[in-house]
Parts: sequence; structure tokens; C-alpha cells
Amino acid sequence: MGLTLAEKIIKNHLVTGEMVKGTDIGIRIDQTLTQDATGTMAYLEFEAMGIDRVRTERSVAYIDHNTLQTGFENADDHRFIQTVCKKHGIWFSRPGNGICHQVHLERFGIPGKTLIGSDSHTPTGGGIGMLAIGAGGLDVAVAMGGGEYYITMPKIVNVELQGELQENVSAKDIILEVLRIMSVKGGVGKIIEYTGEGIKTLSVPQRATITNMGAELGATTSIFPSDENTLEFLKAQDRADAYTELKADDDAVYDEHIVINLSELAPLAACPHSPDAVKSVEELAGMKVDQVCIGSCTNSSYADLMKVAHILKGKTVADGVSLAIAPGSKQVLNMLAQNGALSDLIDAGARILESACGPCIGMGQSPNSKGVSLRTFNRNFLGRSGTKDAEIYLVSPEVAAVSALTGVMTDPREYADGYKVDMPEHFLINDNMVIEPASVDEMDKVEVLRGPNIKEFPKTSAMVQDISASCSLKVDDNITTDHIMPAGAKILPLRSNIPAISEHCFTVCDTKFPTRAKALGSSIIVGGSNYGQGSSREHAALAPLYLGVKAVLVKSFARIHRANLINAGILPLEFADENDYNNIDLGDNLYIENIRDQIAAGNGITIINKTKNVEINTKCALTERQKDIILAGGLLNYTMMK
Ligand code: MIC
Ligand code: SF4
Repeated sequence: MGLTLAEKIIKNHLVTGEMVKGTDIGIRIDQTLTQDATGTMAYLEFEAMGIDRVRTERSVAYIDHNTLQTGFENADDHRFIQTVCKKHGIWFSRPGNGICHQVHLERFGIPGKTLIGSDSHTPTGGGIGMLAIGAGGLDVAVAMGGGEYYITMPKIVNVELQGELQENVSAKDIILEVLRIMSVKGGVGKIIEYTGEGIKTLSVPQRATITNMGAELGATTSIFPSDENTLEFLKAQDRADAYTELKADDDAVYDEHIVINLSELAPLAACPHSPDAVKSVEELAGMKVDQVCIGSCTNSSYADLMKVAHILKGKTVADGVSLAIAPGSKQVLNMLAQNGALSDLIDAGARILESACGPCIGMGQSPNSKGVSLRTFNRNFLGRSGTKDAEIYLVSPEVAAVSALTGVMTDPREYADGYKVDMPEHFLINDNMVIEPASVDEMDKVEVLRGPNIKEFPKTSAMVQDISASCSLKVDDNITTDHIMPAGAKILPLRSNIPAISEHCFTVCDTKFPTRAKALGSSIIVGGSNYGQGSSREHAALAPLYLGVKAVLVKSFARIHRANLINAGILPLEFADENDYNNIDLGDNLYIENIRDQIAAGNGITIINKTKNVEINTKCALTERQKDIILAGGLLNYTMMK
């Protein structure tokens, strides 16, 4: 029986377990990446493990999220990351060099290698044929120290692309169509593998748009084969030696099969407040628009921005619209500057932002009250833009650009004029903003510089035997990590300070949660299905941990968040019978006895709701390793005990 491409890469990296779907496997990690909003914590964890030097083939730290410096905090964090990287063997991409996923694809991604990153959009690397997975900071720290990375062996879904996109329909519309079909929880426990004649028409950056936003499916990762288009991209990046041809065997067996005919696809938009609330642009046409933002790790490549520049050239942004553009990398921005396209953008009235995440993570450019904002980004969760009552629509660069001109949602096919951006034969290459680590001989001389906002990783203790706790919060389905631990320009600078950031935990849902949880001492959160979807931020586990949350009991979890809870030593429980969701209310007194024995026995955990006098059976499907992590009080304790 033949293997799929993902299975081939897993097989080559398998250290623990067997490739049996649904069972736990440990894989060797070749490369890691971090960004600054998760990076400080990841490097504090790495330091706590006491390992001198990274043991990966390549580890890179990027500064791209917390780039608004309205106080000392972010600048201090950048300096900490820069010095810690220099000392321990990690390459450092300076602020201004671009968004981690875009730069990694351009300069470091290698087909067939494994990559984990402390950012949920790490699967962007699947566009170049890597097995690239988003993870919590602690998992990345362990991988930097040479430890394997554990996942549940996923099912493999084949998305077969046929035909060719019409002009002004783009890669973004392909992934929006996949989201429409599969939903934000349809990819949990799965890898999405793209095949078919249609992929030949897609360049590496277009493929990367698709694998990037595959994160919104909840998928473990997404991947494209490595073929002549991959070689063309690598050659143009002066990295042809990184190329290997990679594809699935002809007789590979997939668990699911989806066919999309690109020729029939129309421009799409994800409506507020979920990436799978997809409608056609035709249906939404004419809706008044207040803001347009172009950029993010999904859609900020050279080709994307050349297309935008072409649409805007010689025109002016509509009166009522504010247009912001953040190019994905210094390479992209500089190429636009050199060929004059930047001037077309400026001339049309675009507000040019630095090459960073910017508005995507609420670092500035929050829309006006009740504003309608079209964004080429990947997430439109409630409040993420910084304006809670704003309406965010996720669209392609083509839809964004034409709508910026007309002031209303517009189908870009009406503006088709035959223009096509060719892949440059040579990208502009200058890695002067990437700092090499110190040599082994020099590393001891490097002093790691810490600012006062950098507080220690919260200490945890081994799991106790009995837990008496109250329900401190009850939430619905599809809770995102942006609900649990909001981001934005005001809160992100506290990412290195768990006591301070925990004051904002869940405040999008309930402003009193942090005070209540602290007053209760020990508590349990109750939620619906797909709890914790979205980002990889381990702060969504560390802040509840700091506030005394001992267990999270839900209908189902998103993958990375569940792993982060286990890493933090918080019990992830699922209702054995979903109807029991109705048997717990806010404030109920809950009791779990002999918990260590129940975890070890592995038959689920019984919670007694003393307020309602009912017993609730929960599933607690932990592998032997995960049981040991939970019993030790988290992955850091477990790793240090080993
Ligand atoms: C995001 O897009 O939500 C982020 C910000 O990049 C996060 C990481 C973070 O919260 O720091 C992610 O996707 O993992
Ligand atoms: Fe940055 Fe947005 Fe991409 Fe997250 S999704 S890495 S915030 S650009």
C-alpha cells in the first residue's frame, strides 16, 4: 500500500510509536520557529530546562507581532530574545525583516523537513512541502532541546484541485471554499494534503496562502507536493540546493477525498465572526466598507502586493475608506520599492505599515465603531481587531483592492484586464537582518538582557489527590484563544508577565472572570465543542493556571490548546455524555476524588456536582506520557524530572 506525502515525511522522522491513526507518535524536529508574542515564554522555558545549545538543524526567532513600542515592554522583550538567541544557537530575524511565516518560507523552509513553530500558522511551510506544525511554546522549547514532538497520528484528507482559477479569483478563495466545506472544526485530527492537476497552476506563495489558513480548519497541518514550481521558487530565492522532489505514491490511501474545480470557483468572503461563515462576494456586493487591510502571513507575498498595486495604480482610495497595507517581508517591501509598485500604492492613498503582523493581531488600525473592515487575513474572531462591535470580513487581495477603490464590497472579476504577475526569476536577497548566533566558543561571553516586565514561568506543583472546586465560567461552542486570552496592542506587551496578563483572561466573555477565579482559589471552566480553537498561545493555558483553574471540562477541544493545557498541568476533560453540559452552572460546587488514581487507571474521571447532587462522567483520554505530564504538574516539571 502506497503512502501519502505526509506519511512519508512522518515515517522518515518517526522516533516513538507507529503510524497507526489515532495513536500517539513522537517525531524528530529539524527546524523550529518562534515569534515574539510567544517567544519570550518559549525561551524562558528553554532556559529553565538548562540546555546550553539548540539541537535542531535550524531554529529561528522572529520579531513580528509586538512591534508597536508604546512603552518599554516590547522593546525589552525583543532585546531579551535577541540575546538569548545569540547565546543558545538560534538565528534572530530582527524587527522589520518581516512576518515569521513569510520570511521562513522565503529563506529557510526546506521540502521534506519537519518544522514546529510557536504560532498556529506554522503550516504555511506546507506550501513548500514541509511538515510544518503549530505548537505551544513549551513544545517548541523541548524540540529546541532535541526532544521529539508528540502528535496523534492524524487522518489524511486529500483535497484534489482540478482546473484553473479564473482571473481575479485567487488562492484565498480556494481555502475559503475548503473552510466552507469542512468548517472550523472539520480538520481536527487531520492533515490536509493537496493533489491534482490544479496544483500545477499554483506558485509556492499561493500554496502557502492555502496551507496557512488551513489552521482555521483546526487541522494538524496542510501540505503540497514539492515539484517544479517549488524548484522555481527555491531557485529564485537562490536556494535550489534545498530542493527535493516529493509527492504521494500513486496508490496512496486517503481517509477522505474532496474535489474542488478551480475553474468554477468565485470570489468568497468569510463573514463575522468566523472564518467558516463563508458567502460569495456576489451575495455581499454593494455593502458599504469603512476599512480595508491588506497583509498578514496569509496574503502579503510579492505577487499578492503586485496585484494590489496594479489594481490601485493611478486611482484613489474611496472617500470613506481607510486602506492599510503591511507587506509580508523586507524582501517584498524592498522589491516593491525598487520596481515602483510601492509608489503606486502610496499614490493611491494606501497607509503603508511596517512588515509585521500589525492589524491582524490588533496592533493598531482598529476599525471605527461598528465599522466594516475587509481584511486579507485569516481570522475574524470577535474583538480581535481591537473594536468589539466591528464587522470583519476575510477576503482575497483582489477583493480588498477593488473594494478599497469603490468603497463597497465588489467582485474583482468585473475589473479583470488580463494582468498576470509573473514569479520573479530572482527575488531580492539580502539576509542582513538575520543575526547569526554566537559560536560555541563565544557563547559564554553573551549576556542575556532582561527587562522588568519579564517575569518567571509560573511554577506548578504535582497533581493533588482530591480537587474541590467551583465552576468559575461556563461558555458556549467554538470558544477561541482570542476569547480566552485576548491580544491587541494593550494586552500583548504583557505576554512575558503571566500575573499581569491573567487580569485580562476571558474578559471578552465576562469581565469579572479574573477576579472571580482568583477569589475562588481552585476552579473548573465548562465549555462546548471545539474549545480553544485558533492560536497556539500557551498564555491561554498559563493565565487560567495562574488564576487557579484545575480542569477544563468541555464537549471537545481544539488540538493545540488541549496540548497546552496538558503542558501546563491542567486536566482536559470531555463530557462522556454531552447532555451533562446542562448539569453544571456557574458557581456550582464540583468535587473530584482520588484524581491521581483515576488518571492512572485511564477509565475517565467522575465529577460530583455537589450543588445539583449529580455525578458527571468525563473522558480523559491521555497517553501514558501525557498522564505522567499531568501528574508531574506540567511538561516543564516532567522534562526536568527526566
Ligand atoms: C494569531 O494569529 O492568533 C497569533 C497571534 O499569531 C497566534 C500566536 C500568539 O497568540 O502569539 C497564533 O496564531 O498562534
Ligand atoms: Fe501574525 Fe496574523 Fe499571521 Fe498570526 S495570523 S502570525 S498575527 S500575521
